[in-house]
Amino acid sequence: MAQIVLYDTIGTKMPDKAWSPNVFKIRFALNYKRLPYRTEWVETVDVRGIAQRIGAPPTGKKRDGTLIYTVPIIFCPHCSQHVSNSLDIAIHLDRAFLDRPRLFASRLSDEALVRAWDDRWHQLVGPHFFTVGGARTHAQLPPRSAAFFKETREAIFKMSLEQQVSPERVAASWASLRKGLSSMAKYTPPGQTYFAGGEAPTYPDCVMAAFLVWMKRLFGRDSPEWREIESWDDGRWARLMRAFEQWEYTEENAPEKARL
Ligand SMILES: N[C@@H](CCC(=O)N[C@@H](CS)C(=O)NCC(=O)O)C(=O)O
Repeated sequence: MAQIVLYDTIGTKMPDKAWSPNVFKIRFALNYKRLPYRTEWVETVDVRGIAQRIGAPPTGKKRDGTLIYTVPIIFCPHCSQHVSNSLDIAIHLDRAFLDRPRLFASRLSDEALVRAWDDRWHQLVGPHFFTVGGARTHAQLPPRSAAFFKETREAIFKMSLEQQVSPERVAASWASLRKGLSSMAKYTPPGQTYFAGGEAPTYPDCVMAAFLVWMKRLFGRDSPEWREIESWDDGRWARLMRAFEQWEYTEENAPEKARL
C-alpha cells in the first residue's frame, strides 16, 4: 500500500521530535489503523507557506478574512488529495480505508455527535492545557518557530507570552483543567478505559490521548505534574494513557510488531 504523508511540526524536547497535540490525534489514528505513512517534519513558522504550496485546504478564517492553515495535514495517495483539520482527516481515513479498524460508528449521525463532543473538549479543556503547557511548548520549539509562536500568540491574546503563562494564570488553569477533565470523564462509563466503553478506541480517545501525551512529553512521565494528572478522576487518564502507549511512536521508531 502506498504511504500516506503526515505533516507534523518539529519539537526539540523528545528524540523523535513529536509533541503537537493536534498532530498526535492523527498519528494515533494512523498507528491504530496500521496504515503506512511517513512524516514530513516542518517548522511551525513554515506551516502556512507549505500548506499553500501543496494546496492543502485552509482550516479556518481570521476576523479580517485571512485564511488559517494548520497541521495535521495528510496527503492521501489512495485519493491523491491533501486533507487538513484533524477531525476531517480522521473521518477521511475511516471512509478511505474500509478494511482497517474504524474510529467512528458508521452512521453520519455518529460523526455529528463526535463533532459536538470535539467542540466541547476544545472549549472546556483546550485553553487550560495551553496555559499550563504554554511556556514549555514555547521553550521546545526551534528558534525561528519559537519567535513566531511568541509573536502570533501575543497578537491573538493581546498580552505578552510571559503574562499568558504567569504563575497566577497557570495555577488557575491547573484548577480549571482538573474541573474540565472531570466533566469530560463523565461521558465515559465508570471504570472503563475508552470513551464509548468496550475494547476498542474511538476518535474521542485519540483526541484525549493526544492532549494528554503533549503534557506527558512536555513535563516528563516521572514529573510531579504528570503524576498529578494521572491521579485525577480515579486514574481515568492514567488508564487511557497506558492503553495508548502501544500507539505512541513515530514511524521510524515503530515497535517490531507494528512494522509494515
Ligand atoms: N483544528 C485544527 C487545529 C490544528 C492546530 O492548531 N495546529 C497547530 C499545531 S498543534 C498549528 O498548525 N499551528 C500553526 C500556527 O500556529 O501557525 C486541527 O485539529 O487540525
